[in-house]
Amino acid sequence: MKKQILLALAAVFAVVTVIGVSQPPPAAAGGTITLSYANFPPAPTFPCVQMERWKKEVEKRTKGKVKVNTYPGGTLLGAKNMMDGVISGQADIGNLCMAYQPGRFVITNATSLPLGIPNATVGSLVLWDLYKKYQPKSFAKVKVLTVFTTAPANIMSKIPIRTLADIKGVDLRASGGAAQILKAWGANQVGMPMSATPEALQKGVVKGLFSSLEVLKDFKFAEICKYVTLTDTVIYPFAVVMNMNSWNKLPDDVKKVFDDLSFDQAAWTGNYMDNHVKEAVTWSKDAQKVEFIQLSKDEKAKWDARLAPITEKWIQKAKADGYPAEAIVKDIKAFIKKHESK
Ligand code: 3IO
Repeated sequence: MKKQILLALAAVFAVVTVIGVSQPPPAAAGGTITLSYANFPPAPTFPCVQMERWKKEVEKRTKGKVKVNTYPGGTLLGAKNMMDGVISGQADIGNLCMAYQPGRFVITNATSLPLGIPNATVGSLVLWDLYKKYQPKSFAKVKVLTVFTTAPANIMSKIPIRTLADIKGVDLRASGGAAQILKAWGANQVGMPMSATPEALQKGVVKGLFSSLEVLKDFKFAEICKYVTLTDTVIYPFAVVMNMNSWNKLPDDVKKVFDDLSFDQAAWTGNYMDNHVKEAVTWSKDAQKVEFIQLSKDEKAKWDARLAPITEKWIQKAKADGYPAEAIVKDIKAFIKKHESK
């Protein structure tokens, strides 16, 4: 009798165990984890190209366990509500340009001070190092999946700008750190996200813009801006962020895939941007007859002199707001040296 009871208990135990084991883990209901990824500019532009590359890598590295649905062109979240939209869970993942909310991302936006970031590859790795070192509070509510920057900004305009006298009072579009630079040169700086710029140029609200040159091709700005003034000044910093609940729900092996991709994705995007700028410049010269204006040595010295006070002013303000401002600038300079030498 006793033996029969024991056998019955063992049978029940076995059945429960089998059922228990056959249950999928909660995050992988149905076998796949589906994530939404929002982006603000149109699909052919570099923030969306890097998004598609990340999606492909993730789907490959997780062997199809994770599926990423991408939403370019502001179809899920726009340029200015990207961060809050991801925090509130309207999208699992979002790509944002930090320059559109300069006061919100003080530490990481310091990369758009005129400190001499030479290209997008170095810029992206500098931004990653800075993020890792300072772990800014502004990102406490999200998981940062990667960061990257544009190539240095240049002036694209409908009128030729060869001197500081030429730029004085001209309506030019820029955001964040780049906006401060335009103001210092005497332009009438107009702030708006890149996604609003094609219409502003078309309608004549602005006579040009200050950004990285791949937009000449990707937004077809070369068709309307026939002049480029080469300044190679500052970059725009970006971050890809994930909703914290969505992140916490992921199984450990998927979290590892995402973490392993962070640095790689920053380097890939920087490299893509640098090569794509070259292509866009060639196309603009050959197919669009855009004139590229090189400032003379004397003129360049005047433009640079206008920028000299910007970093010091930023340090004073950021220090007053409680940031270790001098250390941040020192670190950015050191990170530039480190990545430039590679
Ligand atoms: C940018 C933003 C969206 C799509 C392509 C882009 N190329 C450079 C930027 C930088 C930027 O955000 C800006 O506003 O100039």
